[in-house]
Amino acid sequence: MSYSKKTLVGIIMGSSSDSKIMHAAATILDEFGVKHEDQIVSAHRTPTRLTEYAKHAEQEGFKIIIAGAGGSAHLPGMIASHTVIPVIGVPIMVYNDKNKSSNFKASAFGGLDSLLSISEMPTGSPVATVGVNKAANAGLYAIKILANEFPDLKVKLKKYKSKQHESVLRESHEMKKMGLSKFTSKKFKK
Ligand code: RP5
Repeated sequence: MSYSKKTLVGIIMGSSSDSKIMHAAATILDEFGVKHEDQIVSAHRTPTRLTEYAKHAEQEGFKIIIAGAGGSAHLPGMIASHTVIPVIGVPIMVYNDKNKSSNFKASAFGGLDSLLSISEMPTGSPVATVGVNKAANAGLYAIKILANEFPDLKVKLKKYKSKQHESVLRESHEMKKMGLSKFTSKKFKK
C-alpha cells in the first residue's frame, strides 16, 4: 500500500490557541504527502471526548498521534494511556492566547511546565517528547517512524537530509566569501 492512500497520522491539540504552533507539524506532513486528520481535544475541558478520540484513532488505523498541549499538558499522556498507538507530544509555550495578536503569551513557566508534564510520564505509558514549540520535529519524527514501513518515505527523508546539508554548505560558502560581519548584517538586518 502506498503511504499516501490512507490517513496515517492524527494531530490533536488542547485548544485552538495551540494551532499557532501545531500547524508546523501539518506543514511537514503535507510536504511529504502524508495524510493527517486534525482536531481539538481538550484533556480537561472535554475529558469524555478524549476517550472517544482514542477509540476513533484506533478505528481509523492511525499509526501515530501527534498531541500538542500547553500548561499542565495532560493531553499527550492521557491519550497514550487510552491507546497503543505511539504518541509524540509537543509541549507548547502559548497560553490563553486566542486573540489574533501575533505576540504569544507565555505560560507561567515558559513551556517548561508542559515539557516536564509530557516527558515525565510514569513507567508503563510512554510519550515521546519534542522540544518546546517544536511541532515541526514531531512531524519529522512521525515520518521517520513511518519510513520503516514505507520505503518511498525513506527515500524522501534522505533527500530532505541532503537538502539540509547543501543549504549549510551554501551559507558557509557565502559567509567565507563576505566575512562574518557583512554576512550577519545582510542576513539578519531589520
Ligand atoms: C491547554 O491550555 C491548551 O493545550 C493550551 O495550550 C492551554 C491554554 O488554552 P487556552 O486558554 O488558550 O484555550 O489545555
